[in-house]
Amino acid sequence: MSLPDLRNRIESRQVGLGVIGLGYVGLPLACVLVEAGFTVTGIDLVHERVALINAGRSPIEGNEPGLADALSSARNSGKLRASTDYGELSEVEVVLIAVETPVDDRHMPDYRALTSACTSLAKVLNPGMLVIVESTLSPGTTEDLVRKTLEAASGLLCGIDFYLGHCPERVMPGRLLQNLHEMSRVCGGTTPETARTMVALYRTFVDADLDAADPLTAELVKTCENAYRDVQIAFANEVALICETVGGDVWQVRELVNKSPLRQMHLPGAGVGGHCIPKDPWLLTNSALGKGAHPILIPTAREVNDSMPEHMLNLLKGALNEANVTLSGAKVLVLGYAYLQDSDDTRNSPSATFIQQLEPAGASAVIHDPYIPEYRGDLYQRAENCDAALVFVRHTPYQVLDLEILKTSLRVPVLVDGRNLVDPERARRTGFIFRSLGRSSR
Ligand code: SAJ
Repeated sequence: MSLPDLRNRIESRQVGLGVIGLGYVGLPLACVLVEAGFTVTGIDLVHERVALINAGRSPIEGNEPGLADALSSARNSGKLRASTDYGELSEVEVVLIAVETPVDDRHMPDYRALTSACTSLAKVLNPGMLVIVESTLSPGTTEDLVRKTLEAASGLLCGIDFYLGHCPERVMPGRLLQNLHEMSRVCGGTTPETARTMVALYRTFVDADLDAADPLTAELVKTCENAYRDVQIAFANEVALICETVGGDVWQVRELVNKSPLRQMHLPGAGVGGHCIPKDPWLLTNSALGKGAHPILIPTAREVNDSMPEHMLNLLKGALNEANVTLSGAKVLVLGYAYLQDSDDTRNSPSATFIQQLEPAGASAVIHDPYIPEYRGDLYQRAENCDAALVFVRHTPYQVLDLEILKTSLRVPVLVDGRNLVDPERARRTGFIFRSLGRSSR
């Protein structure tokens, strides 16, 4: 089928769609495509997830407004079916790939899931099919890995027998469905005609800009937008560390800096977690490895942000020292285990990093998190027999922390605030030995 024919079939909703990977990117995407009038075949390797989806139940935890309803109506309409069998894609004409693309502990991309998806898809790749990768990719990967794998395993030629593009996802936990409609997207097609056809598909559910480009540009935009955020956060964290040593208050400094035009200083904090920001900067810099560019700023920003849980440990040591309590043998209450405020998502949680650093020091942790089932409950009860409390996540329920009760519950009244949750004067008036990230302890 030609691309103009494909565009006509997209506009008339006759085209069959496939989505490979039914996680926090693929599942909402499949639901939104059904809402837009398409019939969608979802593919996932996890049998339990496929069974849940075919029963109209979402396997995605956390508060995702509208997702459960969108899934059950998609399933009840008979226009969404999930399977573990790639053979179910043999009749579809457009396939979107949304599998994980993590980095390993050496910060190198791990494309096993992507390679496996492409190899399996190639076996059912039909002439005229359009393949779109939504997973975040290191610049150059669409051409160097996806195109080559599909061509080698199918014997078909990209641009002639099948079409290929990259449209990076822009999902945000807590706003998965809303973002799919409201966020602009970059449609990176291997040919301008392919990009135009991608725009036609995304226009069926996206109300924002759809910018046609080539795959490399799309890969660079996505990895850059997250590397940008990581560098901005690292700047805020470095200013926080400077303020602690020179006696400033980074939170007041930030507020006043941002009154200056064109300034948008981000928030310092106890660490940078999640599935995007810690990973995407490495996908960006990896593309330049051995090719002449030597990124310094972006890897250094990662180093600054990754050091923040250890900085929280240092703040704790200083406060315990003032309380004449040794870290070895201490038990501390960690307030917040999710990586993000008001989320239950714990991927790359800075709290987890901090807790791992406690053990070699001979200390232990008790965790509280109102959004995570095994850690919710009465935090004051959890504080009993603890020698300190540390704020790692600015969850909304913590905004009404009762400092008096917390102080009497703790064995030692030490409080370390990594998210500017507590007013320092109020903490000290309550009798805490208090440390606040970004503020002098003097
Ligand atoms: N963080 C800070 N200071 C800040 C902002 C964030 O310390 O000023 C920390 C958070 O506590 C968290 C981590 O960084 O641990 C990541 O926070 P995030 O707000 O960036 O949330 P994410 O990881 O869900 O990022 C996603 C990204 N979206 C995509 O990749 C499609 C990111 O590009 C978005 O900017 C972000 O959502 C968003 O704005 O919600």
